[in-house]
Amino acid sequence: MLLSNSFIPILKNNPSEAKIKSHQLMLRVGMIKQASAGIYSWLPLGFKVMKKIEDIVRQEQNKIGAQEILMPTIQSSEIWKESGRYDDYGEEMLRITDRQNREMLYGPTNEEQVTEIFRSSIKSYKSLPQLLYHIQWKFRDEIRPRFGIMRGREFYMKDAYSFDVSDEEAFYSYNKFFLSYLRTFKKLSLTAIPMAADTGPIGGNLSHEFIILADTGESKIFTDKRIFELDSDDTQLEKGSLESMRKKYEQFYAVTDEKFNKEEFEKIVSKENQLITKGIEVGHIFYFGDKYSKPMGASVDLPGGKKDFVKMGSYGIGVSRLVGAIIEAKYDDKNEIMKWPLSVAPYDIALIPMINKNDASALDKANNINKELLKNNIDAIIDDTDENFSSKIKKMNLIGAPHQIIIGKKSEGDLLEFKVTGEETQNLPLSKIIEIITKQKNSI
Ligand code: 5CA
Repeated sequence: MLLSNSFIPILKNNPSEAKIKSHQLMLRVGMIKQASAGIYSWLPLGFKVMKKIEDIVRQEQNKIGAQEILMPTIQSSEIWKESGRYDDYGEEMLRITDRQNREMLYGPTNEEQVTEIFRSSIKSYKSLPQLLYHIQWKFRDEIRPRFGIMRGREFYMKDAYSFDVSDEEAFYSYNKFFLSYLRTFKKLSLTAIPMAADTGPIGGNLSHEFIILADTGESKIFTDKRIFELDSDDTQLEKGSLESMRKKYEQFYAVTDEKFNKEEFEKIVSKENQLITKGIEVGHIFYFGDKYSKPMGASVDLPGGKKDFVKMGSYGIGVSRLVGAIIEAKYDDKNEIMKWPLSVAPYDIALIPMINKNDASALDKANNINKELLKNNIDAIIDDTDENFSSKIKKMNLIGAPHQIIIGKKSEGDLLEFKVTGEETQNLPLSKIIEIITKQKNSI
């Protein structure tokens, strides 16, 4: 892709209204454009990153056997009256009246809608478990939308719902999502820690927030540092393995401020292991039993002929918020260098030809390199503008492709001036560069 043909409206300076680095960078490189308070259009660069995040989220949901559906953004108030949440949800819910004077709403979440779908078709325990998810826009009329897409009013969320015959089976489903979340965030190059959390308007008594550390995060967290050393790499998808994986995490104190108890924290966690800091909530999972299935009459026939209400959980990931969260974790704002993880990078590599007015050879060389890269499924952006060297580098450092080739004096013959963005230059032949990037892509 040629930069001159791209819709990447870059600003010279940080916009003054942006207070945190993700918001600054997203406006600065034209990833988003505000439409109104807390509502944004996604421009090509931002949209590309968000779609890649969405794909990773989707792959990991599919791997645990969850099935994708798509529910509408607009819901009828009827089902919310059935569950009893229509009044409880308060002013965060955007309420709309249609031309027949029917009360509708823009969905802030989908527990009711999915329960309605479930109850109309599933009648027997034999069809359980069911794990359903969708990736859809949500609207919450947040009182203080801020930090760009981090706390938006309209935002993109993956929400999944599990239906099981018993508490035991429901915990099994819960643990599958727990694992899939650890895997998803790892693929995004993030360390997200599961923390015991409050359930708020979703309800229930078992819940974990997945939090990444960031000074600008809105969640205050209290944790035992050792939890950061854990991984879930050897976890299998069967009950016992999942149970011990969750136990492994739960043995360490890790809570958000609603669950914090100073006495308990100081008693359980030794001084040198205590960590009190801030983080960004990128996912949140809930178990709430029959909170919705009971008032909405979602029951199944049991083996002995009896009926019971299904046991449900719900599982959210903030897909649009993750774009900002990755920037918070990866952007070096002092040096103005962004390096996207390759798994979600808008481009795999930036080609930066130093173009002289009377000599197009560097651009020709860039175009030829691009042909080879394309053959190898490597997605490049070429800065074909005639700006000076330092402003080209500045721009590309902000766009954040994780690799760069600078085609100037130091790229002579077969050897090219190659950089892992933000690191030292290496002189390598194109074949080696292709090998390095392909290897990294294959390991995602
Ligand atoms: N129904 C449940 C689980 S599907 C639910 O709605 N959970 S939630 O309220 O915790 O939202 C899930 C995730 O969406 C959060 O972890 C967060 O990452 C993201 N999110 C929530 N509110 C916003 C917002 N205003 N702007 C951006 N992302 C948000």
